[in-house]
Amino acid sequence: MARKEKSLELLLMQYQAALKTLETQLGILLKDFEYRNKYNPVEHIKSRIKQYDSIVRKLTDRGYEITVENIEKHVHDMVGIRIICDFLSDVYKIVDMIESCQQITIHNRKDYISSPKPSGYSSYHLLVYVPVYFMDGVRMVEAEIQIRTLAMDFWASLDHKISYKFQGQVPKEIQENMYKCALDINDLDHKMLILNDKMRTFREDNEVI
Ligand code: 0O2
Repeated sequence: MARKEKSLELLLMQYQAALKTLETQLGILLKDFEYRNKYNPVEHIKSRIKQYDSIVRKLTDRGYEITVENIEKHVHDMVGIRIICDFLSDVYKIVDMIESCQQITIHNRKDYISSPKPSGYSSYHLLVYVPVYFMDGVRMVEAEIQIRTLAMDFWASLDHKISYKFQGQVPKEIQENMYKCALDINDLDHKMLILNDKMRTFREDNEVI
């Protein structure tokens, strides 16, 4: 028993260390991006270590026992970072930026922007490994990076409260309306991108030298 508790503690320490490593590395990449492109594409970043009750729910829903081994093997988002961008095109620029980083190894990706979930959920997910250096050597620790626009984040955050976490069948009418809201959000994202591109061209053409 004491051994198990210690290994959960060790696992959590690894996740905390991976979160710090990833936050630092992403901070460096974003500064570099801003320097090269002369603008900052990120509205804000959120990060967290998954809460114990969410871990239990995820493993139980998938029929796994609550063990340290199962957490490590089946919960891929113990370390979660969410990068919220201004515009749709920024999401893919951030993905390119992360792909270019040798310290971050991408091992799975889900583009729920080009293929949204049936709920309407849109976001770009990367499952990555980051190296964490301990006294006895280096360990590759898994983390999930979600990249989405402000508008997608607005929808997902409210959906999280309205229906996503509900432990039962959500009424069809609510599902359909949430889906319609997701379409509206998608439409707004495209409109804002066009307005931004037009304004940039206008600014370039009318710059006072
Ligand atoms: P929480 O509380 O947000 O952390 P995996 O997690 O990779 O083992 P899965 O389900 O294939 O399994 O992962 P996927 O599809 O990449 O999505 C996982 C996360 O995306 C969820 O984590 C949510 O954060 C988010 N997500 C997915 N679908 C929806 C949706 O319909 N609505 C909202 N609001 N968020 C969604 P968790 O652990 O389920 O929840």
